[in-house]
Amino acid sequence: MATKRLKAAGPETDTGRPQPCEPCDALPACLERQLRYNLCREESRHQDLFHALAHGVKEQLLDSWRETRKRDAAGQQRQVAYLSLEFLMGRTLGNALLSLGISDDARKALLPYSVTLEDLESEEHDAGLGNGGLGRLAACFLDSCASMDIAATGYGIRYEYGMFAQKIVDGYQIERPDRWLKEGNPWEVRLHGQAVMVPFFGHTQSYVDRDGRRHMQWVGTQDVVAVPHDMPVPGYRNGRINTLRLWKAEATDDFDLEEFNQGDYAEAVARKNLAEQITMVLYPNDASENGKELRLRQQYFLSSASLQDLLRRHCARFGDNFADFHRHNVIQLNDTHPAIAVPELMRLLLDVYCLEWDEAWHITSHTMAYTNHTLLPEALECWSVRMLGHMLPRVLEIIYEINARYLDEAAHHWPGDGEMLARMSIIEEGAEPRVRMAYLAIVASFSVNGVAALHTELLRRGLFKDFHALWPHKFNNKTNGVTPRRWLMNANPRLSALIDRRLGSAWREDLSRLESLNAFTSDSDFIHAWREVKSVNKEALAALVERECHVQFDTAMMFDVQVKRIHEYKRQLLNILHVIHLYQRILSGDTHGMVPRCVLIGGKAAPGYAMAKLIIKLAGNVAHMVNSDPHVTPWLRFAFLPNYNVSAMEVIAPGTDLSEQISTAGKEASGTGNMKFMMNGALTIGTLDGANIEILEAVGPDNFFLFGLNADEVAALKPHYRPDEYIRHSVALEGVIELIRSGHFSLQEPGIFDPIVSAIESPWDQWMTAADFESYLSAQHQAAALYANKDAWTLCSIRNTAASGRFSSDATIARYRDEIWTGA
Ligand code: T68
Repeated sequence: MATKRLKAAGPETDTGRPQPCEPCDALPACLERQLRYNLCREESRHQDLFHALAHGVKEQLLDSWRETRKRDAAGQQRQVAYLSLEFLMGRTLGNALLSLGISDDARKALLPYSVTLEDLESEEHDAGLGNGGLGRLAACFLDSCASMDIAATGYGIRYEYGMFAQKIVDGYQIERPDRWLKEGNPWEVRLHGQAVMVPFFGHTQSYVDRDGRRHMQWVGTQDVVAVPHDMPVPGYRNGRINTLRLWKAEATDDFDLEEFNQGDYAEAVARKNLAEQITMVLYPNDASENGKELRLRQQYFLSSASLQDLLRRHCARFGDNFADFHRHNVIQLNDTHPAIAVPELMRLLLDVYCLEWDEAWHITSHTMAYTNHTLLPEALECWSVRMLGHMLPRVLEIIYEINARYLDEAAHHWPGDGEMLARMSIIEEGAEPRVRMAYLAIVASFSVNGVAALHTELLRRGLFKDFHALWPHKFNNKTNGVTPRRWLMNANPRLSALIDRRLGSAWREDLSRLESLNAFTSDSDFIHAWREVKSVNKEALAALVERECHVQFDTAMMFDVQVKRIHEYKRQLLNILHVIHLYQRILSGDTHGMVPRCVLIGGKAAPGYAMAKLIIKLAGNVAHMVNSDPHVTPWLRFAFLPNYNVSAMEVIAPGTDLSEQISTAGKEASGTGNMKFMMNGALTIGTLDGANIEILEAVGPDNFFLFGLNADEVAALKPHYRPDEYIRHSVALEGVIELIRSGHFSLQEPGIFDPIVSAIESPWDQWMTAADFESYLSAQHQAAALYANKDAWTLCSIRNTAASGRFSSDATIARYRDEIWTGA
């Protein structure tokens, strides 16, 4: 049998770790002991001090962590396994101190070392194990589950290299490897005793058991060891410590003896690398399917290891009785990336635990729940049947069987409609047949959810409409949210303290209480204090921009910010066109109705995405022209921030006045940056897309700058789109395009921006930049007018924070718990 179970679980931590500290008055002694005995240094760099403090804080967690595990292992709660190829955790220290309520203890413990807590916090490498919104959502959800006392485990991959570090050289993006583990990861606990084996390749064969039952087995496999590395996920002051279990791939030690004896020892050892490649690097594509074999290996590796872990835990408690597995467990699939878990759970139940098909299917289809994060067709995953058959032959057989049985059910619904069945088949036929992973996930899941109201509606009406007709009860919406611990309390301590002074601290446990801030909108002291906080936060953001971009931002000016992955649908280009328009107006002496602004754009482009990279280059070149003209800089400054990541956002969101959420309607599933900005009192300029719609509804149209076509209008316009007409009718847009075409921003490299001009002018421009330009301009004009009235702007800022409670991920997770996870 290929799926060997390794020895029973070993001790729960590394051997040789120091004894846990006493409760927190022992933190100073603990710190000293860590430095002296664990890191063996007396004279310490900040990095050593950070490690000592982090180890000390982890010690504080260990007892509660063990108790949480024990309690859950015996408890009645249905346990959640959140399967995700990405967890964009960022830093851990500040969040852990906040959750444990020991930030002040840590500050005191650091006094003898003449270093501040903030100094040490900035020493921590971001755990950048994700691309963008999807990975960060997983991290926010883990935080909320722990804080809401939900027994949830995150299962992911311990990538050796996370999201690449972005350098900008001559305006161009250069990718550099992110060796986030190079100084060690103080938070992780390696648990070799709980390793499992994941099989690849080989072939299948049938056999008959002693009772005459026919079974399949997968033999001749090449196995890879999956070793868990656990990270603690502390709940907010409630004693619960959940686990993020990250799998690392290692080679087995059983070298092929024959090969060894034939003198191919080196070859055999070299094969280790092949196994270990699986968890080497995160794929940096946020919105395109790439079909690479290594990516499929990652997906299967995560899925199989995590399921074996769940089944082992189940057996430890209930023996081989799986009848109630789905009552004790729910598996939430974070997009289709781990959807190969569907046939893998079937395989384990059928081939390893010898269940019959119907029972195995009942369990699987009552355990799996699927979250979709995109409507973009290019992001929908399909795996070549050929590749699957070679790499995972038994898994492919099971996919075919699932498909055959499901198509029988569909045929009852649509008798004789062969076309419909071909359209809905999990297998896409053709010269190179492929498995449609989203269909596989829908067929096997009891719940399918989108991530904002509009997105879910578009799934029901569009992408998945046939499935919705067949199983309407499966479809539900769960609008995203963000954790207020990281994004308000930790990132914005000044605003949090001000809110505490007015509301007390109850809002920290229930973010909907922020609504009470509306009672203070005629209190001039409060308004003044609110503006002061924003101003200090803007100083911190200006310092970041100065350090990273060498551009001076003036806190008296409006801070207008767009940070997110660079993608045409997110329309950073529209933002840049607006900057160029302001630049032209300033040069022509027309500053009527303008307010001085500092525009910031940041984000990474997928390494193979040429147009996104060209947009970065355009931003840099425009910034150079803007910032080097002393006639312009009193009115306008512009910077592109390199290497945007979670830690940067913790400085950016609190210091932003205007949040740019300007995607083409119908393309952004939800967005979550929009929520972080709103929570920190930024006003949004945005389209009717994703969760913007719900933000607008929550805060009201007077506190939001709305513009552009809606999703239905975009869809209706698509076949007749004539950008030339929009350009002809907009003096502003015509002027901007002419300036780019004239080479004004590309004197050194003539013609480099031609593809951008062509894209805007093309009738096939799906992102319809030209169509929304004038409407965007007038929304920007309104924003400027409001900003000129400081008190009016500040009131809107307060109202945005006040209305942000419904975008706490606690509210989102409460709905996952009540509407998806409870039941079965
Ligand atoms: C994002 N998706 C959505 N994908 O774009 C965003 N994709 O609207 C939404 O708010 C967020 O998910 C959370 O729901 C992504 O971030 C990816 O990162 C990704 C990664 C690999 C492959 C495909």
